[in-house]
Amino acid sequence: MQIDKVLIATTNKGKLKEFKQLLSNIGIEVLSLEDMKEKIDVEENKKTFLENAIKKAKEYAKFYKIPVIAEDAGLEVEELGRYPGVYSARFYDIEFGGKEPVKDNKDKANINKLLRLLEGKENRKARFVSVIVFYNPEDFGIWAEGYCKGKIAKKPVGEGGFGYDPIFIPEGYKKTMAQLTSEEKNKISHRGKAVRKLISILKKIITA
Ligand code: ITT
Repeated sequence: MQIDKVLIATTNKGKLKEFKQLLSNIGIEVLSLEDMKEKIDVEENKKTFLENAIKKAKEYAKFYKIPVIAEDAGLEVEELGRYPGVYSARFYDIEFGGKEPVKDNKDKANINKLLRLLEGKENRKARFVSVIVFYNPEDFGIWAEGYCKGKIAKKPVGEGGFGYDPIFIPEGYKKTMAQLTSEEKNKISHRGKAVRKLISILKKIITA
């Protein structure tokens, strides 16, 4: 079977940049939501990363009638019972741990809230999770997941990446994810791992 193009259905510019890098060598045209004339809103209201990713992939694929890759990702912090988890994008705005005012932007408010909740805590273990779903509206869907273990820094450092990267120190490193180059991040990141698994499955399907 043949797949000529795929739509990366994300509204997050940081994620889109990484997906484009990770999918640059697979010989399939990669489109983003900016290439689509009509816009739709897909609500993320499920309890797990997988359910949210499936919902996004299916709704976009059915609307645009092309194959889609969608992701639900987030940060799980051991001390907080795996919060922010599926609420990572809007952690600042949920009741858990008290709401955090947005001064500069949402990413910074999320980081401030997390650092506040971990103040004085010994256990700062955390992991990033990525669940990605490829959905072909005509035939089938497949999914893959990736994890990146690490710990939460005491304060934000670094300008690269996005989201929680300035406070996430990957296992085996002495710097934050935001201090890595994009190549370094892609090699070890939850998203990099999930995308590489998905590509290996897709290659088998495409050549079958
Ligand atoms: P889409 O749903 O449109 O893809 P989103 O930003 O809402 O965009 P998610 O629901 O998957 O995406 O939320 C993921 C949040 O988790 C994201 O906003 C970041 O705050 C955080 N996150 C995910 N991957 C990350 C990464 O690689 N580095 C830092 N933070 C990340």
